[in-house]
Amino acid sequence: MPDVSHAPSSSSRELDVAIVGGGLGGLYAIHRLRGMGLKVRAYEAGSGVGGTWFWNRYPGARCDVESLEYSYSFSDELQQDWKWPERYGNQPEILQYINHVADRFDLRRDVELNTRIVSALFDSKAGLWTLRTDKGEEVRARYCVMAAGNLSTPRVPDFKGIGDFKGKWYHSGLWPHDGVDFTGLRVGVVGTGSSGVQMIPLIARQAKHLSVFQRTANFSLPARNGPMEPERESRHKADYPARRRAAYDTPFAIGGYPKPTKSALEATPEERNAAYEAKWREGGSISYLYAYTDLLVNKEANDTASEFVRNKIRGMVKDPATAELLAPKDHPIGTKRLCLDTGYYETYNRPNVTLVDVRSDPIAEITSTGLRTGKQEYELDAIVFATGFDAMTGALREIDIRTSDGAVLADKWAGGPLTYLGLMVAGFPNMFVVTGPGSPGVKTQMIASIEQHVDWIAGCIDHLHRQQLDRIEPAEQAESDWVHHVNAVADSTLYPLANSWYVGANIPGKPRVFMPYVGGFDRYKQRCDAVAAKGYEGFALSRTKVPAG
Ligand code: N01
Repeated sequence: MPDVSHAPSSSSRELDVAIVGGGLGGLYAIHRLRGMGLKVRAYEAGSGVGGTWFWNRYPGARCDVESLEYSYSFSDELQQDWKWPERYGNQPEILQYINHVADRFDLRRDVELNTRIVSALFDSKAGLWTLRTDKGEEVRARYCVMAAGNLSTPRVPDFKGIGDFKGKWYHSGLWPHDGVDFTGLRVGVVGTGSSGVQMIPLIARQAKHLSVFQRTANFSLPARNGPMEPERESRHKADYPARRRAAYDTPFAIGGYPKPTKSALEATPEERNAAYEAKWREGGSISYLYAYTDLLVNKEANDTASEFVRNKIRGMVKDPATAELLAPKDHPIGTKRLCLDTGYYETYNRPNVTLVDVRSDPIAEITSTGLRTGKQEYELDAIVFATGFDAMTGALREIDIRTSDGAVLADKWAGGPLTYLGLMVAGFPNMFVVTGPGSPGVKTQMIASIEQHVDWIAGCIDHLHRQQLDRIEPAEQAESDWVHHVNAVADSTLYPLANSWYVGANIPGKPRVFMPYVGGFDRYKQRCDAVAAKGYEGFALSRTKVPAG
């Protein structure tokens, strides 16, 4: 339990807003809130800014949203000036962009690197948060913005024997900064989500032999990455602000894809195949899932899109048994994050690549010389865990968040996260969350969601100040109504059919709750705007009573 004394220590810092995280969310929060004249500071565990793009340096790491979309919109000069070399940004380019933004807007002076926030305590009487860092520093702030990321708590399964492995092992989300040379090595990759699918083709080219340990086959579509076409770039830039506004009116906060108008079941099989083929050739996941109105809500409609991709896999992978293992059958396409790849399925045609089905024959242990399933032993020099993250709640659960009234966030969320609009938590005043559970963030172009959330937070703090108030928290009823709505919307879709990180299925013991809001960014933003326009409906706003004397 953190120290509940509130006398500022000698190393205490006083802020208006303490920000947790120096990724895309934390950086924009500095810019936006500092622009209002607030004293802000962000705390970042990494030795550099960039969040996800600072940590995930595995071979092939690349965004699955097109660069012209996956970028900040808050400065037209910035979006006009920046030149993306490819259709989809790779990790070094995106990190370079983020560093450019940090320099251009002079954000670094308000970022404390190499500093992890370990606890956050709200003193109800004083109306102040006290955050404690892993270096023992205390930070006191009226408001706290949690921009700690959704996929920022890497998870290696608790495999028996991992400490005995004599080779080297890595996690995709904690990749060494100077890279890893797999040349001549026998490598094992565990996990075939987005990270595994991106790295496998590149590791296969280097390794002497690559064994891929697959528990669940995932759908992946061709990214069709390539150099940015100058004409396309200038057309996009000529119309940038309007394109950004148009993106706000879509469910994924991504513009440029024509809105579907009919059900997949209204089309003939020939029409459907032609439509899916066109999307397959175009590349990109949004485009494919947006081919018809009902691919994510009607199983029969979805089956047509799933089977089209399964057939593509069967066509690309020469060995029929391997192709069948790679063709996903246990979840509808799109209900797990749809992967984008460059040469993923073809990689299994290489003589130095083996697919191991660890669904039928699970990993029993890591040995000193490799990995053992129930039936077989694999000699390995290196193991890569592309096994994902404690998604959406992991980063906040790692911080001991509580109030002097006795509320503890980990306890409150023991049965699954509870938020109002994904932005605030009842019982935890003045703590804002950026793109967390209950928000559509992870189902959208993240940077658009980040900007929308932070703008809303900025508007909220401004409103409080204008009203000479300094405290806000959601009403319990508003929060439970929102959680109910988030669940009801999810239940009206096919998403809950998949064992995905959206429901915490990859973390043993994590309560199975559908965490993101899948009602669409457009509807969500309208709701947030309406709540603000009605004087922050569903929230309790007040002024801290300073004890007399
Ligand atoms: O993680 P994941 P990720 N034994 O959780 C397997 C974003 N992202 O890092 O499905 C064997 O998706 C697990 O198997 P199963 C994106 O949002 C984006 O790949 O649980 N296997 C699964 O195959 C993405 O969705 C980009 O049965 C085990 C894999 O490990 C999110 O990050 C790129 C296992 C984990 O897949 C996470 O992606 C990368 C075990 N005990 C990431 N435990 C782009 O922008 C887990 N697995 C393109």
